[in-house]
Amino acid sequence: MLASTLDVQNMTCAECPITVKKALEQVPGVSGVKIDFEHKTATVHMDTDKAKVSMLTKATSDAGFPSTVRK
Ligand SMILES: [Cu+2]
Repeated sequence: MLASTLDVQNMTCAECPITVKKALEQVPGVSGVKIDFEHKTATVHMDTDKAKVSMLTKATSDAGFPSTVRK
């Protein structure tokens, strides 16, 4: 299990975190998503046997919210 934090772009209103959360939860292997709207981040708990970080960034980008992994 890995917790990975993404910096998420384009979250401008209260609805946006809901969309981002749903997009991330659809990635296989993701077991938990916590969005921090104030800091524009998403913390994702994932099973690294199934989910890759690249799949997370793709999922948010496909939903209209490009993201990058916070190092
Ligand atoms: Cu919005």
